[in-house]
Amino acid sequence: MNIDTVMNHLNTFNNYGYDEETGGINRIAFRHAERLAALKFSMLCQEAGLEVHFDYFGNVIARRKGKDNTLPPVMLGSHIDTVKDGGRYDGLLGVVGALQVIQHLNEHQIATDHPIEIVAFTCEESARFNKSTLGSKYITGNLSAEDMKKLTDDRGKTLFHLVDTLKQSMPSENDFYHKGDLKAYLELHIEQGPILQNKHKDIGIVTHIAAPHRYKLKLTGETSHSGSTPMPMRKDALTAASEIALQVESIAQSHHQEGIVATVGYVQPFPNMMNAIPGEVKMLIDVRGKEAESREQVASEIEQAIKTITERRNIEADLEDLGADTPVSLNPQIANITEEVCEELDYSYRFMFSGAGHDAMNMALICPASMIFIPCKDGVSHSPKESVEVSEIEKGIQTLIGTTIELAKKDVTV
Ligand code: HGY
Ligand code: MN
Ligand code: MN
Repeated sequence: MNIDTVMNHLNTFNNYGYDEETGGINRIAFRHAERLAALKFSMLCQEAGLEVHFDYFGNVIARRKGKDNTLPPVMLGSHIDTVKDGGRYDGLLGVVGALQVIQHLNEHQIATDHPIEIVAFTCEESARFNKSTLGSKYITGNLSAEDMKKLTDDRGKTLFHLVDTLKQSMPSENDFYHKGDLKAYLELHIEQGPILQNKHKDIGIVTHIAAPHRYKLKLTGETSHSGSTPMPMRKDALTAASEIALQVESIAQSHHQEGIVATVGYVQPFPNMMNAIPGEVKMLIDVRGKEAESREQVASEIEQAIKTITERRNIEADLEDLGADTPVSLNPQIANITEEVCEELDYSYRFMFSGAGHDAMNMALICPASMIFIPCKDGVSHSPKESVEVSEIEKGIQTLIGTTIELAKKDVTV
């Protein structure tokens, strides 16, 4: 593999959406920078001799022929969009890594039995529509036009309006992948947590992916003058929101041992002025777990806490359930192939679960799926401070190449 090509590609793609002031990356789904990056990916795939197309949703999928094209492809990929002011590797590492696998096979004239497809998903991040992994939900038939009409961004644009006006391709049944259409799906990604670094491991072999249950909460009190409204007469939506946020934290901490995390990452008070008591607050709550049962136990405790706090404070609460994804187990046979590759390459590794959500969650519903993690510095992600070592990128992609070559042999079953 050619690490210089990989680093050049990462730098090229990260020109799209780069913020000079913060050093962060803004490739928000369907915005200009992200669509340019998708186009660039399609051009690089064409240069690598692949058959490339955009699907109706805006994912880019490229295919390398195998010796026997009646066999189901092995798919590699990740997402090309980022969160607001995000990092340089979340998603993009897997997209550039998949492209490098193809370039490696081309450079070494390696013909695989199974065809290989690589994909750059869009809209994996929930940054724009508060729902994640939409591109892979679309290709697995889990995101209908009706679903798209119900998702709106902060400018009131529906996902359907965007997809249908961008018209990157006409809606087609061929966009969808059903059980049996793929041999396997494999995704290289940064860990986005501190475990690999702390345990001094090169590679993470992912066995499970935790999944979120998310809520939108609107609190309504009474906006009034900050100077002339006596404390006992206030209906302050922001102090209610603050008590709720602390309760969310405390409930999740009491379930920490079960792998539960919960976060209030978005709070929007109104009118948000020094001399007015906030009469309204919108907030988003993200609850995650690797088992649905314990996660749902925590979710119901949080729902109860919201009810208790708002009743005591005489604040109106409008709680919208944004949906719960299913935590998934990934394919053990592929994990074992990756383990053998790590042994051959003498890379240290550990089996682990992913706290972050990924497109692999949806792909696992229709085919054997697996993920390969590399460490990121101090586990920081979704931040301009996201950073990885070149040597770690090299090991991650070598592992991806080795696992793919094995997977693409027709006598290898998973
Ligand atoms: O939110 C997540 O887990 C990921 O960044 N989509
Ligand atoms: Mn992310
Ligand atoms: Mn990601």
